[in-house]
This record gives sequence, structure tokens and C-alpha cells, in this order.
Amino acid sequence: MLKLYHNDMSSCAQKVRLCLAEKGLEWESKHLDLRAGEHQQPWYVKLNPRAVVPTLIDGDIVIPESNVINEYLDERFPDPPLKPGTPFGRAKMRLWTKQLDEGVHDSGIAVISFALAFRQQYLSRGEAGKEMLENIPDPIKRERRRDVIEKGLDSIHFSIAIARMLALYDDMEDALAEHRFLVSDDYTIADAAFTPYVLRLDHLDIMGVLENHPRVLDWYRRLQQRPSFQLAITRWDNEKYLTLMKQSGRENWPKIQSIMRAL
Ligand SMILES: N[C@@H](CCC(=O)N[C@@H](CS)C(=O)NCC(=O)O)C(=O)O
Repeated sequence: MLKLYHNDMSSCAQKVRLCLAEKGLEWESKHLDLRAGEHQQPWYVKLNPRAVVPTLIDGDIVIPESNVINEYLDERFPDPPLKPGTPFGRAKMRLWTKQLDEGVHDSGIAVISFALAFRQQYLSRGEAGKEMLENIPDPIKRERRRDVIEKGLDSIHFSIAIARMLALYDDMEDALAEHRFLVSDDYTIADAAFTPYVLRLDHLDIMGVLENHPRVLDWYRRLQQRPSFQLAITRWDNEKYLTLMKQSGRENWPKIQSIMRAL
């Protein structure tokens, strides 16, 4: 049976769980506690050298990187297909998903989540939190996270992240004016991949970010109605994180609004 190293609230894991659910696949959960640094243990770094979740295990095959995992799943289990049927359709889908590794994840939503909520978990762990920071293999990501943990919303990276996410939501709004889903009228891997990037706003209770993006909101509401949403997202909700995220998002909403106005 497929195994997935993942984390309940991780965006990159959510998008793979969505793909598994859309395909009706059974899988074994290998849950890692990111706040306890389980993903940085040497045995796991051998599977995933960037020390991140998710990692898919299919027999002897080990696959890191959520975009790669989702495409692998679609080829290995083609029914129902989650990739468009034409080369141009697949190119359009990949133009969406590659953006996640080019700023939308690490320097976009991850920065927003850390500045608002997860930095508090690093800070409360004292020396163990500092060690986790030093154990991040990618030096650019490590230094960005150091700044965000120290300065929170006052980090320059926070404003950059808000600007990057707004540009993304603009692109999504334009695409959704053309078709029901991001690539076409059919649900694809791109829709699974971007669901967590609206869901996180919802979890932080800062959906006001999308006040000028009605089509994105409608798309998200439609995705929430799909059975995959319950299986891949709601079933894994972690109330401890959700409480922290909502509280911090609400408290900081006026400041986020002023940052958005200043862009
Ligand atoms: N490009 C990777 C990014 C994975 C990633 O950043 N995962 C996050 C959770 S969404 C993680 O494991 N973070 C732990 C950390 O940065 O220490 C992918 O798509 O799989």
C-alpha cells in the first residue's frame, strides 16, 4: 500500500492528500510532527534531503516534492485522470504548479503562516526552536525564516509575501473568468495544488484578503463541496493549530489591511 509521510496542517501535504482522495486511493499515514522537528531526523532526511513533508513511498520507490508526487500518482493510477488530455492543457497545468516552488510556497504562504502563527511555536521552544532553525538545509529559506521569527509582521518578507499572494489571486481570478477550474472546465492537479493556498487564509481567518476576488471565493466554496475536501482536509484539522491561527489572524487583520493598502 502507498505510504505518505505528511503533516496534518501542511499545505504541501494537503495537496497530495487531495490528489489521493480524488483518485479514491488507499494509503497509510506516516504523520510527522513538524513543530517537534520530526522531519529533521536523520532517518527522514535520507528520504527527503530538503527535510520537508510530504514524501510518498510506493514499494521501494521514494518520491519527495508534492508537485512531482501528484504527477506520479496521476500516471501510476490514471483513473480518474487529473491531468488535461492535451499537451497544451498539461503545459498550462504545469505553468500553475511550478509557481508553487517559485515563491508562492516558501516565500509566500509559508512566510505569512510563520509570521502570524507558527513563529510563536518556534519561540516557545527556546533552544530546541533555535536548533530547528539551524537544521533547515536551504540557507536562503533558513535566513528568511530567521528574520520572520524575529520580526513577525514587521519582517520585509511579510509584505513581499502578501504582494506575491495577491498577484497569485489576481491570476486565479483571471483564469476563473475563462473556465470553472484553473486550467479548464475540469478539475485537475492544479486545483488540488492551489486549494491549500486559499484554505490557509480561511484557517487564519483573513479571507478579507480575497474581498476583490469573487471568482476565487466561488471556486474555493465549490472545492469545499467535493468529497475529497472532507477526506483530505477537514478530517486532518488540528484544533490546537486552528485556534492559534484564527486568533493570530484576527488580532493582526488591521495591520495586514494597512500593509495591503501600502502596496
Ligand atoms: N517543494 C516542497 C516544499 C515542501 C515544504 O516546504 N513542506 C513544508 C510543509 S508545507 C515543510 O515540511 N516545512 C517544514 C520546514 O520548513 O521546516 C514540496 O512541494 O513538497
